[in-house]
Amino acid sequence: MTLNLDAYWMPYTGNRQFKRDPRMIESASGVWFTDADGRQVLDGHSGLWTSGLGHARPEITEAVSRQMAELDFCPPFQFGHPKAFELATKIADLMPGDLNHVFYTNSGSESADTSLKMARAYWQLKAEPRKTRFIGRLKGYHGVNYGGVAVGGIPANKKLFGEVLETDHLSHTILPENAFTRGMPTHGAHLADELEALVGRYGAETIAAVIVEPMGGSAGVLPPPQGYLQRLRDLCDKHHLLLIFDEVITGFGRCGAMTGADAFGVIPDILNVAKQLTTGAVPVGAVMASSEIHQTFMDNGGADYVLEFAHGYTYSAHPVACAAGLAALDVLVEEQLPQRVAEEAPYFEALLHDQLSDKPFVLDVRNFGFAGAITLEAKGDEPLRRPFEIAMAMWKRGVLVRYGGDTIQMAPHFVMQREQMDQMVGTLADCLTELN
Ligand code: PXG
Ligand code: PLP
Repeated sequence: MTLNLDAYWMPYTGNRQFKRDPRMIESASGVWFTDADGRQVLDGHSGLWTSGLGHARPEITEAVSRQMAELDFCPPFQFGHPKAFELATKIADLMPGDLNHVFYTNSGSESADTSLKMARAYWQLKAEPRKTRFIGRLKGYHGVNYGGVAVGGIPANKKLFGEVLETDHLSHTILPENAFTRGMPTHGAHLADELEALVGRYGAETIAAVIVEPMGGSAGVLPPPQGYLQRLRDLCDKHHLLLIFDEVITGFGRCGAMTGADAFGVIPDILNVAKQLTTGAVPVGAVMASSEIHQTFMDNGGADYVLEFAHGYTYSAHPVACAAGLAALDVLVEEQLPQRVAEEAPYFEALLHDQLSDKPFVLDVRNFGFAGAITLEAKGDEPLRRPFEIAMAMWKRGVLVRYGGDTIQMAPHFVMQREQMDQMVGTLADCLTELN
C-alpha cells in the first residue's frame, strides 16, 4: 500500500523533512521496533520516555482487551467504575508523603494545566485570592497547553502563542563548571535562592506555586544539583508557596526510585505524572494532591451534591487506561524495576561518559537513573542541525534516539540489557566520530 503522507499534520515534527524521508514504525516488541522495511531498530528512548516496561507486554495487552469487552467507557462526571478507585488507591500507596488523592487526566500537558488550576483554586478557597502567579524554570517543559507553556521555559514553545498567565522563571541549572558531571552536579544549589528574590519582587501574597521537573527531561536531562530541591522546598514552606513537581518523565521508575521525589528525597504538595503510568500503551495522566489540598476543596464545597472542583476531562479515568495502569504498575512492582534501574544506572552512566565525553562536538554529558543526554556544539548558526544529523545517522544504523534542541537524549527501557545499551551508546559514539 502506498500511503498518502499529506493529510497527517505531525506533532513536533519537521513535516517537510519527514515526508521526504519517512521513518515509519510498524510494530514493537520488548526494546525493539520493526520499521516499514522490516528492519529491527533498537528503541533507545523507551518510546518517548513512555514505555519503561518494554513494548507489547502481554500483561497490558490482556488487561486492555478484557477491559474493552467488559466496560469500554464510563462517564467520569457523576459516575464511577471500580478500576478508577482501585488504581487511585494503588497510585496513592506508591506515592511519598500524603500525596494520596489522584485526579486523572489523559496526558502530561493536561496534568500540568490541572495542577496549575488546582493550585490557584486552593488559594482562592484559603481566602488568599491574590495568590495567582506561578514561578517556573528556564528550560522547563510542562507540555503544550496554555498554562504549561506559560510556566515552561523553552522559548521556541512560547514564541508564536502569547502568554495567558502571570509567570516568572528561575534560572536553569546547567552550569559550565558542572559539564561532564556523573549524576547530580555538585554546584548550583544556590540557584534555588533566586526564589527569594522573586518573592521580594512580587510578594509571596501574589504567588500561588512553584512548578519544576525534579529532573529536567525534554530539555536534555538536567539532574538537580545536590541540595537544590531541598532549598526550593524550604523556601516554598517559608513563604507559603505550593511546590508542584512535574514528574511526567520521572514518575514511576526512571530515576531508580518510584518517583523523582523519592529519588531526591523532597516531597512536593502536588505531583504530576503521565507516560509511564500505563507504560505508554494507553494515553493517561494524573495529578496527586496532598491531603491538605484535597481536604480544603472538600471543606469548602458547600452542599454535598455541588462540585468541589469544576474541572475534568471526558476521558478522565477512562476504563481502558485504568486497566492498563493497574497492569503496568503490577509489573513495575513485581519485577522491582525501579530497583533494577538503580542497580544498572552506574553501568549506563559509565558507558555514556567513557564513550562519549571525548567525541567531536560534545560539550556536555549528563545522566541520572536511566536518562542520559549529550549537548552538541552548534554547526555555524544552527544549534539544531547536528543533533538531527546524528539521530538520522543512528536511525539508519538501527537505533532510535531522541533529538531535541542542541541535545541527543537516551532513555533505556527499565528492562534493557547491557549489550543493548552497549549497542545504543556505541552507535552514537561511532556516528559522532564520523560526523563532520
Ligand atoms: N511535563 C513534562 C515534565 C514532560 O516531560 C509533559 C509535561 C507533557 O506531556 P504530554 O503527554 O502532553 O506530551 C512532558 C512530556 C522529549 C519529550 O523529547 C518529552 C516530552 C514530550 C515530548 C518530547 O524529551 N515530555
Ligand atoms: N469542546 C467541546 C465542544 C466539548 O463538548 C467538549 C467536551 O464535552 C470539549 C471540547 C472537551 O473535551 P474533553 O473533555 O475530551 O477534553
